[in-house]
Amino acid sequence: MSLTVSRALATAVAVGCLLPVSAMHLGDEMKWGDAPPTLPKGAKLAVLAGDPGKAGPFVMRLSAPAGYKVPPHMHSQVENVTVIKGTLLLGMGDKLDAKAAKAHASGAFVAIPAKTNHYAIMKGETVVQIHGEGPFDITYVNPDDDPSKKK
Ligand SMILES: [Cu+2]
Repeated sequence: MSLTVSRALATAVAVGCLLPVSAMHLGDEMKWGDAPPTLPKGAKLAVLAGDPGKAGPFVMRLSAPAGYKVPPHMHSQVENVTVIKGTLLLGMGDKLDAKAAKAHASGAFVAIPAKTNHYAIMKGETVVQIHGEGPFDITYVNPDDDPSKKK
């Protein structure tokens, strides 16, 4: 190994150690805030990595109380959901039907294809982690279900 290469490596290692650990999160350090107005009221959201509002990869968590519902909607890109806590009832289609929804317990992972209508109901207090490519958008099947359009 040439001196130049090993010096470059040593520099890279040193810089790596000095980089801030802003992308690493421990449970207690997550910054939770109210979920955006495009989601039904009552949920909290924490961004773990990236910016869901911009192009590029992001990771966020959504925490919602028991009975919280997200009416039928779709996203322009794939929505990857990992259940962290509680149970996510996820149904595919244009109409919210709790009986047709499939239960995903903590630890489960679901990838919802882009532009595919689905809906969610939280059974018990539930936390889900969502990751994908931003910008993360949401289009409701029934425009009246969009909470950001309600007065
Ligand atoms: Cu969704």
